[in-house]
Amino acid sequence: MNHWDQFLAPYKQAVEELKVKLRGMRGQFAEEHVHSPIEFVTGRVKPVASILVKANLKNIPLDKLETEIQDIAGLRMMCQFVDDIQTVVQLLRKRNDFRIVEERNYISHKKPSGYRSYHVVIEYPVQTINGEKKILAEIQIRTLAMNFWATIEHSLNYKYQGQIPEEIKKRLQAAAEAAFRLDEQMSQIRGEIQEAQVYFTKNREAYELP
Ligand code: 0O2
Repeated sequence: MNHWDQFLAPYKQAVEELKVKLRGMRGQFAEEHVHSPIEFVTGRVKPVASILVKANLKNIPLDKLETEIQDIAGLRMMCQFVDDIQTVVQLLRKRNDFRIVEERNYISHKKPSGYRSYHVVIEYPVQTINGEKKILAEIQIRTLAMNFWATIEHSLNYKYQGQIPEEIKKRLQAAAEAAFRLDEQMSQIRGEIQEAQVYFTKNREAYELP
């Protein structure tokens, strides 16, 4: 095993375990036939190249990566509605399989780029054959609209290597506001959407093909 594989092994294990645990929360809502505040969950270990770029940008020495880069293990929880985000955060606060070390609310305090999301940094104990190892992981909680915007902006950032032209930046900021208005409008008609979903779930058999 090379040095990076060894370093990343507990992060990989943590992402796999947390994907199962957080998806399990969604499954429990589904079993109870109630609206799930969680739409879907993804997870990834930050690629070595991105770790090195971030360390370089932030002047983080390589022996401080564990404590200074909080998102080497990254999880994302997507929600239908803005209100669901707080419900999910409260569920995370109640868990006792990890400890929350920091919360960053980029929804009430959006980033200058237009980015919105709620970040929860956790300390997660990974059980290894050499004992327990505590690692940091970042859980990003966002609506589908916030995720749509962030995904597009992220790929443009990659394409322009972090130097998005001013004109496109402005259009992205406007698009972020449009996505936020969409979230607000969806919240307003939430009651009606949920009624339709309950109706559809109850009458699913009638819709299914033989
Ligand atoms: P990747 O490729 O997703 O791993 P900083 O990176 O300095 O802004 P910090 O301290 O690392 O901030 O923490 P922060 O901002 O809470 O979390 C950084 C992560 O949030 C990013 O990871 C992105 O996933 C996401 N993020 C933050 N700002 C933006 C933004 O303007 N646009 C998009 N699309 N995502 C954002 P990485 O390492 O940048 O990237």
